Amino acid sequence: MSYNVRVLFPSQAGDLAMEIRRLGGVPPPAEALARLGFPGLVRLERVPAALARRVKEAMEIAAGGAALHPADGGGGADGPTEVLLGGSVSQMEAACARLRALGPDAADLAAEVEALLSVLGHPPTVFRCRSAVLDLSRPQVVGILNVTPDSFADGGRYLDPGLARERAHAMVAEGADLIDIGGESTRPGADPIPPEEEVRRVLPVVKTLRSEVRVPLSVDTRKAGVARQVLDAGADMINDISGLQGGPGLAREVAVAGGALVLMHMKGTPRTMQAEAHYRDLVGEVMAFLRTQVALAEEAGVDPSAIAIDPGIGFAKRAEHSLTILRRLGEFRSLGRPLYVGPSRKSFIGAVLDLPTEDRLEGTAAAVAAAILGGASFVRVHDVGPMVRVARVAHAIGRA
Ligand code: HH2
Repeated sequence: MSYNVRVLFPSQAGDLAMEIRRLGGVPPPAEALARLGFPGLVRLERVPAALARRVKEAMEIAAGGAALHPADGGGGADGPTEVLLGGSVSQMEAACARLRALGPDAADLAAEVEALLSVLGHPPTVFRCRSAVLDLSRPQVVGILNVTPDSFADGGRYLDPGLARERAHAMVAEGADLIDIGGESTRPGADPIPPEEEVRRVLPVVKTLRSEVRVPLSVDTRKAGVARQVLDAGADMINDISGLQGGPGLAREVAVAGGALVLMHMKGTPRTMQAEAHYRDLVGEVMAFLRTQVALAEEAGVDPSAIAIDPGIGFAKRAEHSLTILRRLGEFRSLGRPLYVGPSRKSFIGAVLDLPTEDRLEGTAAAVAAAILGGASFVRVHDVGPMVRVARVAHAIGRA
């Protein structure tokens, strides 16, 4: 857990240049990169320099390659460093076998690399969602139902429980696999609302829909108290945009109910997040956060096969961050969890097209297709019917 071990799929020359800059400018051995039977590189963080040098030796003996910062390669310093491995899966496995014989620290590191190779080869195939077991061999489309006066795309439209009910039935008819009900807007700059108000908006909708629709019901909330009440009323899943930043209480509620949990990355709160959209290593930082929060959810007792992760498109992300995350989504498969992505009608699409929220259908379609080709298991959307069709075609392309 300590090395934030992850795969990189450097799909652009710039990605590799960036990784090399982080390693102090030393290019990984060209022959190792040229031999990439594995379409990516593996990156390790916070590795003591002496151990990093053993890793490099082990990779070289296996005829692969590894690059470390020049200050750490020579044998002097022993501070934590970063390592980039290049080679085929079998070369990495051979290096791990060698490392296992070199003591407990090297064996722990080898175990993390082996675990990464294993999850990349065996992505999750099912998702437990209370009584339902979702089949992840095809993408799941989550229909958004905001019972708020101020959500950025549908605020005020479904505040009336009767209209919310109608909208949910329409989304199910259009092919939604789940419905995600939100009582508090999380658009940039939004102010929080008290839990009683959130419950007042959401609970009647959950109660009504529970007896009327068969698809799993998710509730978008960051509050443990709200989660308890909606789970008691039959919700199957809690979608926490704070990724448990409010503490493990919410995860405990999910665990007790036997529900599912989405953990999303965000920095700050919806009111402050856009001022915090700064990253030294965007994908690495988001992934390290999600890794820690997944462990917290599991410690609180949530079923590991009922946890999905979400990089948080638009949450403490500028447009270029959201676009980069979508392009590099496949790297998040390193965490071995189903990926959940919410690009629908968001401002990064507006930034590319210079179009308002209501004219972002095609932009959303492009983002949904990219997400599915990057390995997303869940896409959270407003325009269910069109996105069900986009998801099916993108999925078919990915499997062809
Ligand atoms: N985006 C929004 C809300 N909840 N949950 C997850 N897991 N991922 C997301 O990307 C995500 C989310 C924002 O969209 P919306 O619900 O339409 O707007 P608002 O927050 O204004 O209600």
